[in-house]
Amino acid sequence: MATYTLYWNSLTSSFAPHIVLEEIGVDYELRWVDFKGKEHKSKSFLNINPNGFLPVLFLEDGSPMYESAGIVMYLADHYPSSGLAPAVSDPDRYLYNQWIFYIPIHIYQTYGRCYNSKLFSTNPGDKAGIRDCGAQDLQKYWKVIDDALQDRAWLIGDRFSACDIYMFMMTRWHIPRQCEIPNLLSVFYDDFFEQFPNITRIAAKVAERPAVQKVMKFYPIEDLIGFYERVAKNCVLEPS
Ligand SMILES: N[C@@H](CCC(=O)N[C@@H](CS)C(=O)NCC(=O)O)C(=O)O
Repeated sequence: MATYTLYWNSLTSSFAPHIVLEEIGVDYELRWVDFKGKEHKSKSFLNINPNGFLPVLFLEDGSPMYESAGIVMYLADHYPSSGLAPAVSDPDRYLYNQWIFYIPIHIYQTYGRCYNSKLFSTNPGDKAGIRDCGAQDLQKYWKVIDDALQDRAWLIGDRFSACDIYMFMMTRWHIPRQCEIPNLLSVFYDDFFEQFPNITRIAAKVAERPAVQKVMKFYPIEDLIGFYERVAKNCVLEPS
């Protein structure tokens, strides 16, 4: 039996923990979870993660752990020789902590406001406002990162870390502009990043890594396009 088992689906943030598992070179198994069949809402899955969300990582002792950024931190800290996380005593650790929290809290959550706005209010009339405010906030939150990267090779300075992997995952939630899905918000297209050259530069470097190349095959763009087609049919219009 493998040391770790990652419950995954191509439409989820299992992507970052998946890359980290590859980067550290540990023994792991993948367990695909069927979203269409609503396996993630089944009683047995809810016993594993009561939120009904992916990813979940089964640890060395069989404990199920959820929260993608928490999983990334756990793995990076448990395998210090991978160099994916500065040690707690390292002067760069504060920056590492800053970004590993900032990205899921501000960036990840804000995409949710844009594609799943109904989850953020009990009043259906609020949907458009939540979505449009989310689109504006995405611009603002990504710019904070891009500005911070002005004079840096990587998020925490001159070394690659798990933060770059997590940020890379968020940059991958974009589809080619040529797809032109009617009514889809602009923020979901890849040309969104033309305004963020520093993020684009780092994402390109992360994409070249062999571990990342291997994992990307599990998360094909076609799946994301299909997802955004469904989102757009539910009328995710351009902000007026
Ligand atoms: N904060 C959680 C969020 C997990 C999450 O929202 N996962 C989504 C996919 S990105 C999910 O499983 N959604 C299933 C659903 O909403 O039914 C994490 O980072 O792991």
